[in-house]
Amino acid sequence: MSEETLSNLMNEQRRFAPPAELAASANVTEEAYERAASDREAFWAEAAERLDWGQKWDQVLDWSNPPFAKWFVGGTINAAVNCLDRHVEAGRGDKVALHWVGEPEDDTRDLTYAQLKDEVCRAANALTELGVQKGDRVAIYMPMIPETVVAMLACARLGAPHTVVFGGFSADALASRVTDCEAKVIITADGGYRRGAPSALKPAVDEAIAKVGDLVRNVLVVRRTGQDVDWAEGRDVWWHDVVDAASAEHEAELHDSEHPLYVMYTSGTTGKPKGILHTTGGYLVGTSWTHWAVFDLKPETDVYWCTADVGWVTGHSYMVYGPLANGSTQVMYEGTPDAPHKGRWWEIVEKYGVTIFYTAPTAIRTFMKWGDEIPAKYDRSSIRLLGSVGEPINPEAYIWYRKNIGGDKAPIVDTWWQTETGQILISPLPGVTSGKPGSAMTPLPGVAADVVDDEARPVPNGSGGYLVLTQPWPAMLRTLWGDDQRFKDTYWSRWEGLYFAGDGAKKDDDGDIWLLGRVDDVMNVSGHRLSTTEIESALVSHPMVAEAAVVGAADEMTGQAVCAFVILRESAGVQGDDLVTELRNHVAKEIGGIAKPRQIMIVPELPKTRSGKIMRRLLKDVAEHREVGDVTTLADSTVMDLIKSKEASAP
Ligand code: 6R9
Repeated sequence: MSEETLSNLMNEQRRFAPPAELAASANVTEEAYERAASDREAFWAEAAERLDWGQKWDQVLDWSNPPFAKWFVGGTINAAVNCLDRHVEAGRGDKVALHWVGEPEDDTRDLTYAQLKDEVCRAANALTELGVQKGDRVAIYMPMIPETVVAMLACARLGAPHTVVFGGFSADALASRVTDCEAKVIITADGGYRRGAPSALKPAVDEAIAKVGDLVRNVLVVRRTGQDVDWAEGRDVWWHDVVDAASAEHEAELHDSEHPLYVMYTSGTTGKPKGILHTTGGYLVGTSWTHWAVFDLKPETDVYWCTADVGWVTGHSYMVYGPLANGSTQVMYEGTPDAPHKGRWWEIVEKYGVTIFYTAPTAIRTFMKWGDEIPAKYDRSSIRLLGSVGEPINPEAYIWYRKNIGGDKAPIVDTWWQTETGQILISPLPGVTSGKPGSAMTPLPGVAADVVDDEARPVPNGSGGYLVLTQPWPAMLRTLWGDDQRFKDTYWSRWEGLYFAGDGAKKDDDGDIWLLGRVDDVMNVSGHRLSTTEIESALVSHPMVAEAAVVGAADEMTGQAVCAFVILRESAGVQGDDLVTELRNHVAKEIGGIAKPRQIMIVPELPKTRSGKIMRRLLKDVAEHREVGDVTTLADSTVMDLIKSKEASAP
């Protein structure tokens, strides 16, 4: 977002006060801010009381060895027991946990808390039979089906950290993640349904295992689509053979509060993805409290739907752990929003009477493009609260969302957080905050955030800088898997004692926070983080490519779009559109479809500084069709003219 757009944004005068009825019965009120500010640890300890613990903690926070935090030290807890058993034991076993909706129409399943618990116990027993022990890592590469949630919770029950790899990622991406965390077992499916057709998953697992050698002992395969799969006898096991046959009795061990719960890989500024490590107690406290507070969840009456894929952190925190720990009834949908028609989501909202709906700005912009008349065909009157996550929501999209989905009455919570933060940190509270379209507003109670300048000084209202977190919070990442040094360097080295989020931000005249996007070389495409370096490496791995530079250019639909500038090897000769198509597909194969560049320009040179750093800022100007900025630090300032003349002659 440019400075100019920003000042336009910040002139935004519209305010949306909480609906009186919601405010009157809100889970969290104004006083929480003061209470939390006066004693942060006592505040989070109270939030922790919402969960079932074995041994109670003797210390809320151990911050004696920063940046390595320990929360609820000495406490023991089991995440799966908190998500399932305790609801069943409290007599809520017949309550629906998941209204699962498959992509093929009429392919639905409702699972109650009691059924989900039994499934998880069976899966935990089956995994134990396969030799999975506490501490072992299990990779999960699945479509959006109930077994995915079951698999995650079975791992959590055993204390075997899971690493969920988004089903849209390639075999290579899966292989690198499996290798990095040394997963012994992969749980997958034959395939899933996407855009009206079965899409295979198992072949990518086979290909990934061929790359990683004999690290992976077993592959547990759910039959979802019924498509043919290659089978490695002795290694591959059908879910329905071993899980269905297993006992539904399983005694859960209580794990240390700091026992690893999962590793989630996310793009960094270098090519190698970072394995974000989340542990059990603090993570569950942070996600369950924020889910209850930010969405004002009333578990008896609400039907909650988070549209995120479980392969992303939002699916972990706000589809699995937070909502289930709170005993929510929720919708889980397998497919794409346009299958088989563009009203599918709203049809689901109408059918299940969804009351709380949480999605990403990129989806909202897509629906805006498709037209107001599509949601208008369905009854959306059940909706009382809307959420947004993944990137800044532009005021236009905010207003459209509120009007066309929220019936001009449902408040919107614009929630800022990251894979690393585990839980929402900056967001309105729906019963307290008067929302401003485009602003994530203020840190939640118990959260300390600020916007600082280069010298770590808090900026005054009306100014911009870098978003930092100044105090630890319960669901914070504990380290990067196997790489404490990179953890320190990436997040804690810029300024002493401050967590650097990598986002630019501005405080408006009221001190409310506006997020401005990443300040590093990480792109945000449709709410998914992609690293420029990772895509560049993929391009350069193609035999015809000599060098590549990738930038994220503003895109109306996806927030940012991948734009690549590529120098060909001399041996490539003159190549046209076919090569561009081939390179786009190559990136999809190396990383996944989401990383496929929108545009690839074949250029004779790249703009570089004397020290050899590519000046992506200038390429971004080209990609966004702007006047090219200052070229004085370029080693060869004529390079930009060459690139621009290429662009002018492009079709
Ligand atoms: C949850 C999630 C994190 C990055 C983050 C920021 C951007 C997320 C946002 C937002 C503005 C919001 N981001 N929510 N920017 N307003 N409400 O998205 O995690 O995939 O790790 O991405 O996404 O740039 O740093 P993750």
